[in-house]
Amino acid sequence: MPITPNDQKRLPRVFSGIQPSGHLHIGNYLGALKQWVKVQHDYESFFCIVDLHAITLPQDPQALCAGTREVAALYLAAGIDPQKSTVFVQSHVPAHSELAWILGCLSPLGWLYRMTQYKDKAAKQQAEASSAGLLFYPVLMAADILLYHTNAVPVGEDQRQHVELTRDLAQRFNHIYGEVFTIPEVMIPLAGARIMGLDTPNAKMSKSENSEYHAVFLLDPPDKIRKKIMRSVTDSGSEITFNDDPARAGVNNLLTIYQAFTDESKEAIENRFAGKGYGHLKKAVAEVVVEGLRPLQERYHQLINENGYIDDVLAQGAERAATIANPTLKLVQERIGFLKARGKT
Ligand code: ATP
Ligand code: LTN
Repeated sequence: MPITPNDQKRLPRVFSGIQPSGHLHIGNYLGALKQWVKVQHDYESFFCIVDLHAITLPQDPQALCAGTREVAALYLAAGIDPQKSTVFVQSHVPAHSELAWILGCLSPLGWLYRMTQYKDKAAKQQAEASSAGLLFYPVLMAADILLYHTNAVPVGEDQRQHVELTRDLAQRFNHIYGEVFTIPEVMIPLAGARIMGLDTPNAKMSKSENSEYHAVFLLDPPDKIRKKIMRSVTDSGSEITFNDDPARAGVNNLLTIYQAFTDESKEAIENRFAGKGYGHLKKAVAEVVVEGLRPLQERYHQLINENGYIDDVLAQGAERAATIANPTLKLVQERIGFLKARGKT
């Protein structure tokens, strides 16, 4: 990346985003949001609501619109400070779509077909029916990251491969057209990077899974949270220890949730539950989740009822994001050899 005098003084940058494709769950919180709240003090931070990504699968228009505001309010309720961090909606900054097209022209199809998330999501659709957008998804994600000269990308484990593709694309562009992009690093939390479904402990918790006992949503009332956790799938054993045995994935998941909410060490947690039964474990997990989410839920209800506040934050965020994204896009267009439109600086 060309270094300007201002850049030399700037803090390193993080960029991350969540799709408004449904209600956020504790996997989104522990894998992504919780780390964002911490890193915003040490990094110049960009947190995006990625609506262009959400439409890679069919979305109901009203739910998408309401969900975009809901996700923004949850970012703030979780502790993202809009005075410190830039919070914005992806489609409000057109440079994201424009750079994605350009990077798409540099992406070999083979790289995209290899993405495991694409394979999983496409397999759930009718053969041939999955959209070109679903395949293109990681290219758009690369554009998001690269527009901001991002140094680190805080995400859950499932996104590691997409960040690697981003690095490959950035290197490819820099090699062909000269240094423009910063090569980003992935940043994965030590605990909570992969929370599994409560009813499917061998598959990751996901927003777009329909079954009622799959995920704890961030806005679930306490009784619902307790009910979901009490009903979670475990096994016929009795030992409460962290483990990577697929047959005991349910217990491991409950312990991981406990660890991520309390920040206690694995040893301390295993000692706490030594000799206890699964029922006791479930009750304890339910309480740390209920208490862990309580302040977030209270702030959410205040914020969402403050008329116009969220939209103001998003408008300021998009304006600020564009001041970084637009010059990057302009430089890319110049390097590629696009003729400048007359009258445009
Ligand atoms: P969808 O089901 O619509 O694909 P999702 O629940 O997988 O959604 P995303 O919007 O794709 O959520 O992910 C947002 C962030 O949350 C990413 O950083 C992702 O890594 C993280 N994340 C998603 N699911 C989990 C999970 N089960 N455990 C930990 N982190 C997760
Ligand atoms: N694909 C990501 C969401 C996402 C993202 C990004 C994350 C879109 N653009 C840029 C980090 C950086 C997901 O979590 N499903």
